Amino acid sequence: MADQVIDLRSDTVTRPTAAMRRAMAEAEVGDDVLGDDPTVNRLESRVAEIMGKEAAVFVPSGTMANQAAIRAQTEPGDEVIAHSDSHIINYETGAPAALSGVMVRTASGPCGLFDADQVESLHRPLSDHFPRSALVVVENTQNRGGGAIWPIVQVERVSRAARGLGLRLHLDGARLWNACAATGLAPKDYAQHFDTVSCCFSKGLGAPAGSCVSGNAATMARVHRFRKMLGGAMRQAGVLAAACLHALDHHRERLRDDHANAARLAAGLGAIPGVSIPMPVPTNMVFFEVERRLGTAAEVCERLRARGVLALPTGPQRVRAVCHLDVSAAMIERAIGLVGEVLAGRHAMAG
Ligand code: TLP
Repeated sequence: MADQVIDLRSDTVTRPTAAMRRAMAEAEVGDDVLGDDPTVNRLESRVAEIMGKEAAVFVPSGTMANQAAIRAQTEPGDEVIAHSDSHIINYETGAPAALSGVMVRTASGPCGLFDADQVESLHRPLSDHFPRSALVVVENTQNRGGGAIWPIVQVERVSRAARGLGLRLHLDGARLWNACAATGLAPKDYAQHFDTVSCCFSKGLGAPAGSCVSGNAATMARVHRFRKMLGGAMRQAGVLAAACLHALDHHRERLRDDHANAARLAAGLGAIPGVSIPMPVPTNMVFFEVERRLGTAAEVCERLRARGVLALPTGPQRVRAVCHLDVSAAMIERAIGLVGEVLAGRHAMAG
């Protein structure tokens, strides 16, 4: 359909497929606060097994997954080491400070990645004066880093350094599925290097809501308690868990299609005069920069919206476009053409 909106704002915008909705409608449910929801229990066991961990806890969102994991592994006044481009710092409304009372010490490096040397230099020795370094957070894939994939050897180095210093490690694996689809590695290959791992079903996997935190039984007992405290303990949550189980079974392989679409989108956009691609595109995210003479990122997104293409400005000149389940290869071709038309119009005016 020529007038269909092409929504590239995020991979969170997908709507459940007919088969997913059937799985939701048919889900066996119970009161999960009482531990009685068989579908939630099944999802938690399945995720624990996939991650190679003792247990998992189902939570409504990726934000709650990260924050419950941080809360469970820190004390107020502790310090968390994370990249300055990480989601927990930029997009979780200051929750580490508000909910856990922790400070964040930022690492830096290209595409949201950092290495063992930074863990060593940012870690603070035990002293009555210093905050206590407690936790390192890694994000894989790295959202603001262009959907960057952490090389497994770099994860190993960071983990070894952190553990050597007595720090715990959390993986924000909202899009760990994309990293695995791209590399062929299993989730547990990454997860083994972390004490806790969050993963989302509502991004590339296409479920309407739901994330899990996994780790050892003692830490998951704490996460379970904080889930309740944060208001995330749900009742007949099996209707959601059924969508997540369906996504695990049916939507992991196809992430490679999103990656191919993103590569094509980046190539097409990069060929438009005045557009550049600032970072590699290894998974499903494309960031592109527009020259100032073509307008700001926000203006370009407004003009695109009028033509039926939705994307998000993420900087003065930077736009994010994300490929997902509801975007076909044909829609990507149309989007490239429409961006070209919108910018060519402006180009002519600017010239
Ligand atoms: N990211 C969203 C926005 O919040 C930016 C998006 O559209 O990409 N970790 C990572 C790496 C994420 O990208 C997100 C969502 C989350 C955690 C939080 O997940 P939710 O939105 O379920 O709380």
